[in-house]
Amino acid sequence: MSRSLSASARRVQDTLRELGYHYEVTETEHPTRTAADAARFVGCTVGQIAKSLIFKGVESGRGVLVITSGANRVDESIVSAELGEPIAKADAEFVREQTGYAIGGVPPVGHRRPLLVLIDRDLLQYDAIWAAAGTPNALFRLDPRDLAPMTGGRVVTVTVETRRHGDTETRSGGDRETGRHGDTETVDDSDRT
Ligand code: 5CA
Repeated sequence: MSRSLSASARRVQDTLRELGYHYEVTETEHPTRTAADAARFVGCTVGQIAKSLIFKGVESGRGVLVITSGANRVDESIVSAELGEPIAKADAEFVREQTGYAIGGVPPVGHRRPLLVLIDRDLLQYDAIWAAAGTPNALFRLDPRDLAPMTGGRVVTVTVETRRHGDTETRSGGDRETGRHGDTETVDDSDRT
């Protein structure tokens, strides 16, 4: 599998190794461009897919990577507050210039420029998650607890306060199983943003 990785996926695999992780990048035959595609391919819930969303500080031009659960929608005002300035959504060119990867393949690590990295707290409820690995066909499975040390990112609550009333409390209480129940309702968000 890993022998035939494309150049971008290979770069992510090498970065993971350099950082001391034994995670294995897999390339899929069909693109897994969206969280829903990826979930279907690996057979996990959409919530277990780590989406990489890039934003741009309007004043500084600084890039922000928000790694969020595929089931969630990011509250941009939270991202803006974390960065300390207004933000805008990144266009395809900015994504490539900052990360070195194209949209749909932006990995959590190995970016061209240093990005402010924010990690969705919701990802930590899972035993395992999947993240893009350099191309829309590349993924790797990881323990979400490795995300913060791996990226130097901050774990924050980045999601829009949703329809799931009272869920925030129960979520931090270690109920990993129940955490996935809400996923089906929020699948539509995966293609959005
Ligand atoms: N390979 C999948 C699953 S890991 C993946 O990378 N999903 S993703 O969500 O991390 O990347 C797709 C994201 O790219 C979308 O959620 C969206 O935020 C962003 N995106 C898609 N099209 C554009 C666009 N035209 N401009 C800027 N960002 C875009």
